[in-house]
Amino acid sequence: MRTFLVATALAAAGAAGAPVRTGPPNVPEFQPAFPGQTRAPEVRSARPPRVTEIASGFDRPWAIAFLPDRRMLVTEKPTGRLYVVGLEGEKSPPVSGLPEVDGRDQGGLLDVALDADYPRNGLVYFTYYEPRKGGNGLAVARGRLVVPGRPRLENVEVIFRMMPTLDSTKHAGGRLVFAPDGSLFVTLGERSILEGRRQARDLGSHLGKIVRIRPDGSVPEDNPFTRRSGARPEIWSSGHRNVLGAALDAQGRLWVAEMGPRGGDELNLVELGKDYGWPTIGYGEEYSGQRIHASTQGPGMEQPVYYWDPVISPSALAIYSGDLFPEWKGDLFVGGLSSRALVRLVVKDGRVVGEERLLTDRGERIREVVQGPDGALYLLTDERNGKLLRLAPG
Ligand SMILES: [Ca+2]
Repeated sequence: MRTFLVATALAAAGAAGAPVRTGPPNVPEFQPAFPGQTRAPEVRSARPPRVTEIASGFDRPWAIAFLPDRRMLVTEKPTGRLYVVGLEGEKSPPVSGLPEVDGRDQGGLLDVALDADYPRNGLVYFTYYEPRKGGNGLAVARGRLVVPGRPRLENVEVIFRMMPTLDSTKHAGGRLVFAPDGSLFVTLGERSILEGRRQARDLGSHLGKIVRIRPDGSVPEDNPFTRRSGARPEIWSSGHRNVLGAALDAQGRLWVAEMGPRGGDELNLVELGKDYGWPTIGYGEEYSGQRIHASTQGPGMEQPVYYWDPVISPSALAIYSGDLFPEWKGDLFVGGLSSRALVRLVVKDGRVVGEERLLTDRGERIREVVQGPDGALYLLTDERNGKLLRLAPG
């Protein structure tokens, strides 16, 4: 029956072909809200990309940011270390001047991003699990990077603190995205504990939100809830579980990959002030098999553009705009942790029309994917001996 329904739906959408071969859905009773919302037809790149290992020996690295001279900043999650890495893989000593991080479990040093004016001001932004009285929480800090000699960060200041403080070593989001207008999006998870989950749609809490701040941490006046009493003014969107991947497309729209429960990973197109429904609606269930949602849809709550059941465990998200892979222009690339793949999505008119799993032969957890200034894709693998990989045309 289900096969028939899906086949009919795909035919109605004008799509052809079988989806990527995965396991059976964890929650078969939940059906997509529209054709193509899950299990899009499988597509194949004309040629598999050539993978080069640039560096290794990172302890569970998390993020890459390119410096103007094409060297890279690479974060190491549990140790809280930041490195400057050359194009041939040569690694600096750890950058000094970073704050102490709570590096247990999913915590540590996460994303890193450069100020739009970096060549002038040297400012680098980063997210980390900040140890606090009574627990911990995600913080965003910035400092001035001085590279010559032993690299260091100077004048480090915290510009944002996720509130309230809870005691959890679990997911807190942590992705940074600068918009062309200079504002900074920060993704914030709900900590994977019941107390945090209850706050994901509560505008009085930062948990389970995407916030938008200025680079100095102040609040833009055109944020959606600046005049709502009881709401935290930094909030841009609500009802997220744990967004680890975020990127802007060519039109400046914010796409996010959201780590769901079992059977409920999502791709969302995030718009000002909207509620993405977690934990009220969704397509997954608890890892114990227990129910989370009574329904997949609800009034005033947005549908994901796409979801994965079984999950891929999405880490990072990049939208390809380079010239090195003309075939990939405009496609979305999602790092897969449990799926041990780089997931490519072909998007047309706001819908996913094709899915490909790349690098499956390597069997590595993909933690980060970014496009380099040369148009190649750069990845990090999530291991104790984490690798920095470069993907170029084969
Ligand atoms: Ca959702």
